[in-house]
Amino acid sequence: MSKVGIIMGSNSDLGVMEKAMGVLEELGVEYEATVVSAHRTPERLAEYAQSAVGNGFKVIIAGAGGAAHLPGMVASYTPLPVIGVPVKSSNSIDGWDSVLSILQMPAGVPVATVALDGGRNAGILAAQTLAVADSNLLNRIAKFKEDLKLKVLEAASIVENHKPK
Ligand code: RP5
Repeated sequence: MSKVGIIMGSNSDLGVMEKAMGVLEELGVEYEATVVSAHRTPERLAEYAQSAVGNGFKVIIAGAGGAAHLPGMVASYTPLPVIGVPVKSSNSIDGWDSVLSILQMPAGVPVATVALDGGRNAGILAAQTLAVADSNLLNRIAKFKEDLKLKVLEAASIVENHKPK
């Protein structure tokens, strides 16, 4: 089965990144998660990214906060698609530093950047990437989106039938 690699700059990013894990479990997608710090373990970053294809990963989700160089540096080392999750971390000024560090990559080295603290969308996007070559997974994602629609229709019905107190 195709595998998603999930890395984060610190275990303090786990609250955001576990949302990616959660939705991958819901969708029945295999993943492996660990901590890789761009600035504090640069050799580990290079080793992780350079061996990612050989280790069976098909897409990588990388989350970090502040001067968030992890997703971009991983993307520089691997041909795999990289999804970046900006984290509003303790060392982030207001989240914009994390967003812009991950978003503003030079032409030729893209990182698919999701919203600030957008771990769940990163997981969904990773699953959608794998689903291109997996029709069963594509069907599960279609069902997932159908459920989203049903929830909104349910919310609409609650609002439409609401009587103010
Ligand atoms: C970043 O610095 C990490 O990704 C984390 O978001 C932030 C703070 O790290 P810790 O000081 O909590 O280890 O590199």
